[in-house]
Amino acid sequence: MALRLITAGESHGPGLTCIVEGLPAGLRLRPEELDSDLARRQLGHGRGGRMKIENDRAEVTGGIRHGVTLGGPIALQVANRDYENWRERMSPWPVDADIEEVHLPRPGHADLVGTQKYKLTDVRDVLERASARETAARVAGGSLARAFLREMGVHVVSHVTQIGAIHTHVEEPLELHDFLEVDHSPVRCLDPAISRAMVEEIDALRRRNESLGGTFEVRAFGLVPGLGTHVSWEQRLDGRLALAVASIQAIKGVALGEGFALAGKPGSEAHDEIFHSSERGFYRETNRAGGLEGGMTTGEPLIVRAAMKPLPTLTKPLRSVDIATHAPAQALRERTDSCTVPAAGVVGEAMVAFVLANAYRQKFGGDHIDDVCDAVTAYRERIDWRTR
Ligand code: EPS
Repeated sequence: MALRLITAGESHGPGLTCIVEGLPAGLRLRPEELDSDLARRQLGHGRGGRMKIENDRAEVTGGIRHGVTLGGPIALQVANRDYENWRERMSPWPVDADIEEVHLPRPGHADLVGTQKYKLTDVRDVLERASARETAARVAGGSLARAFLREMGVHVVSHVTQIGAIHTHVEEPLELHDFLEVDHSPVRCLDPAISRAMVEEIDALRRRNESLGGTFEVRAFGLVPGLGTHVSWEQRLDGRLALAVASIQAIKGVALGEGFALAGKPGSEAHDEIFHSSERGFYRETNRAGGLEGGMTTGEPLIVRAAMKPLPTLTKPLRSVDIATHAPAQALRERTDSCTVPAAGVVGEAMVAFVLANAYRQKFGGDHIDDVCDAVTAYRERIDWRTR
């Protein structure tokens, strides 16, 4: 049993589609829970004009009846409202009008290599699919994974830890309740003073026609130990998480637990010692490994960190070359966002939720959600894993 997530659609085309295959029957869903993640992804200081146009909603076109999954593939559609302004340029079928091609690839985007690889003359044929608009479809699908995980007692959250030069200091351990208010921050940062500094940083760089990157963390609480496996490289959960998060547009680094910082520590300060008590069973007092050992969850909170580069569509364009004439030129200038790190955190949650839901599906199987819950309960009893 494996979970699959497929997206289709272009940024300014008619809409985005997400198909999720492999969820059990009997999972109860509410429309608000799909739409609330979509709305959270649209927020964040530093967004551009496009987010004033879109109002993302997931329309279910398959796999759910009367709010309950049927066990088959689930299809979700997210309309692009902006398509109204792009009808001729993005029509799936030929149009009478002359459509001007885009010939100015942006450094840092898929534009140049995409045209080479796919034998295209119009950069728009690449950028429309490469656009991070696609993450709306991932988030729609991720909210199904999140609903499934809720039944497993698992909650996936995120927060922003850096924007441009402004960092926040994370006081460990963070608990689930620490994240209750995170969406109230305009940059989804847990520290109000640092949030304000991040907002100022975005504004200052935007005035200089710059874009900004940053870092965020995704954490998952309530996991059982033993998701993933040490026995096969491609089934290791650390590798799967890294793939899923690194696949988000503009993500250039992924760390698990303390990640790169562990490289400089002596071994005695890099690991999480093991304890046991009759009340708690096995437990740790630190979580430097971020809840992963040997490619498997340990049952401690999962911590995945990601670094996002500054967005490559700049209002102060970089040097490029016209792909038709080969003459030096300035890269394409398009309306864009100046910072999407807060939104990327929500996308990170969706990708991590998907990987974790997949791991539960693979480990516990089951055609109905009750079968899955029974299998998880039996496993928890076998390994004597206490509710945390
Ligand atoms: C994006 C460019 C902008 C972003 C877009 C991603 O779109 P536009 O070119 O229409 O202004 O707003 O992100 C979204 C539309 C979204 O929903 O996140 C890009 O080039 O990747």
